[in-house]
Amino acid sequence: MKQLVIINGPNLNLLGKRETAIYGSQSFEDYLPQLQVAFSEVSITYFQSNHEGALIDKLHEVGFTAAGIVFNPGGYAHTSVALADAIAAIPAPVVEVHISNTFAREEFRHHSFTAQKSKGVIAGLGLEGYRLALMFLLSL
Ligand code: CA2
Repeated sequence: MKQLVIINGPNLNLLGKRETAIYGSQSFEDYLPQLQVAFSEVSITYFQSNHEGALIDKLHEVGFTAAGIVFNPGGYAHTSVALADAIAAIPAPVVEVHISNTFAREEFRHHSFTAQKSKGVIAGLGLEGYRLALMFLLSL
């Protein structure tokens, strides 16, 4: 069975609890089962961490065997050369997803180090972006 991995970065454990006007009212833990039913022919695993090193370790752990990775690096997208290096170091294709339209927000959110090393980026489509990213990765 193909393995697809969803990785969420810092503060995304608060989804559905705070800032619902920007990020929506559903937690990722509530949304994940819907994805697992919709993509029942593949294994979808989920990991979230607020720590840069833990995210790097996870990319290294799954990045040599997974068929693809959906990665929302959160604020680290705009700051982390180390996460960009980790994406570049693994063979698995990575699609970066942002729930909000980062290009319609503050200037500092317009640049992403991690996007530069990813296969593609989806931003601004809410949680639907994760589903679309999985569809793309399955089509490869
Ligand atoms: O839009 C996205 O998915 C972001 O990756 C979310 C990050 C932000 O720094 C990026 O620029 C864009 C922030 C995640 C914060 O998540 C929260 C969710 C609920 C309540 C508070 C924060």
